[in-house]
Amino acid sequence: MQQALRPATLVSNLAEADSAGTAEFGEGYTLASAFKTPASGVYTLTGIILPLKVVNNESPLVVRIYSVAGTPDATTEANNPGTGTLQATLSSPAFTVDGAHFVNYLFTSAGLSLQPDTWYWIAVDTVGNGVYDWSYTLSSSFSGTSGTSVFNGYSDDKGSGWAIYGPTENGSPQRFEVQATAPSGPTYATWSGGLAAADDANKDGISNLMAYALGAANPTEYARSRLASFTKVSGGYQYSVASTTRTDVLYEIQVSTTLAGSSWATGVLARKTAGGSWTAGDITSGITVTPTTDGVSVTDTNGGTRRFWRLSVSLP
Ligand SMILES: [Ca+2]
Repeated sequence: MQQALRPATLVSNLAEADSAGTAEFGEGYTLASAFKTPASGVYTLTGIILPLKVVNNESPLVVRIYSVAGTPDATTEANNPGTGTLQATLSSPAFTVDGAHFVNYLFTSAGLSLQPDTWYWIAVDTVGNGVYDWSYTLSSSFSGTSGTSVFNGYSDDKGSGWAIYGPTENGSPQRFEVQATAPSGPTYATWSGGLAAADDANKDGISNLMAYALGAANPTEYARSRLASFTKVSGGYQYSVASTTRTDVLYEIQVSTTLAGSSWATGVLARKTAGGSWTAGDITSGITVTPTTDGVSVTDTNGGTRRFWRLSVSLP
């Protein structure tokens, strides 16, 4: 089930005043700013706005997006852009030389999926004789969906070594705006109106979170028809779930031979992280994971001994 996408400003400090200082750079120098995505939902990056003075446009300014494994550390320089994974190179606009005024330039994305609760660096450099001045501000205020978790960084050796600093440490973040479309559909919080995940508001035997995860329209829907199906197929058995489209839910299809509570965690046959796609789990021999239009089918051809299957859902 897809719903209309909503445009969103993920994070921005364009409303803050320019410092009236100069952050001019060219070949050999990389400036970067980091932002963190919201805890749930997968946003789709559409573009990033940078206020620039184009002193010389002989080579284009290039904006690259890196993800890093954890929170940047301004003391140890951990999780700087050089340790990251390149996610996208944005399309640069046409530049007009004007060394006197900042102009908001929009660098567009082909639709990078921004994973939840993840730090991304916006790393900006040029190769050639171009010279650019990227506006910064003396304010540490940011607006937008993801709040104020922002780091800045620079490298004067093309990214081999980095110095990074937090928003309150230096107090002069670069100015930028990250534009993205919000995830389609509700979050569990908006869908449930605050009902506890483990409760069963309509007493149909299906917890509120499970009903949500399976695509129920609201907590009062009688959701039994949405439960997984289990059928015998050629060579084995197939476990299918019709709707697994919630982008803030971790789905796992698990197997156990004993039903013991601790046994399920080691029996993951298929997994879908929040906002991600269905992938193989920890047991792969004899198991085929087949994504369907809105859900998944998992086929087990191992046969033989007694096995129990279940769907596990949680809010990571
Ligand atoms: Ca229920």
